[in-house]
Amino acid sequence: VEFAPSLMCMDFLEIRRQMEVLNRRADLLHVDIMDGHYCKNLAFSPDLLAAIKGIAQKPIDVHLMMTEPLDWIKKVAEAGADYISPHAETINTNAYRVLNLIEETGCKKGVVLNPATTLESVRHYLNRIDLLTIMTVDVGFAGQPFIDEMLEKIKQAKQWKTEYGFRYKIQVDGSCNSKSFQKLYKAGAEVFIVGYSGVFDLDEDLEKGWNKMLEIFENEIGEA
Ligand code: S6P
Ligand code: MG
Repeated sequence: VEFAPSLMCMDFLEIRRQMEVLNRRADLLHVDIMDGHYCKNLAFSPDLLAAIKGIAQKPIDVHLMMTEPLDWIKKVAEAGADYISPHAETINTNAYRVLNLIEETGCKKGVVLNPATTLESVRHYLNRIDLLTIMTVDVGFAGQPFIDEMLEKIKQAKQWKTEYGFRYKIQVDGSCNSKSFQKLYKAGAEVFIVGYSGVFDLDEDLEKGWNKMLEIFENEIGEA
């Protein structure tokens, strides 16, 4: 399995120090970019992404929570994204145009599904996707409760992957922590996005927190 820390949960006064730890320990860096319309919040900007890129040694996945992803793909790619993951709900009127544009930038293609959005709704472009992100909380905020109904969607994504030979990695966003690791893993999750409860709140020292997270994960999975 892989872990992708959600950078909006970092201590912003300690970004450089925390990035040194994440550069060693993370598999993928999760950067949330919001527009205040698609969800009522703001997180990273392209400029902040570019600053992070300057010190990042792991690939960056940009989770685009924007009503108009087409306007942002080039900017986000130039700022240093390695994966661009827009929301299915925002691209389903022009999904192929959006995916082609992401491909032109040289970035890998992701798509994110809100909890109420079905896997069927993206069925016809799943073959083009490198990273499939299943939200297990409603989009917009860190620290929300896990939605159990999503386990079925993850199982289905896993099943389709084998059945149709899709190449996407199955990533989970929202409340991945000691309470959900085991059921997520059993359902087929491959990349865990970890935020406050998953890693950042476990210890004041991020390195120690990361070790605690791994220990918790291994205990849970041993029991899986
Ligand atoms: C939420 C955002 C997420 C959160 C992440 C935080 O809209 O897309 O990436 O940052 O879920 O983790 P947690 O464990 O606090 O939910
Ligand atoms: Mg996210």
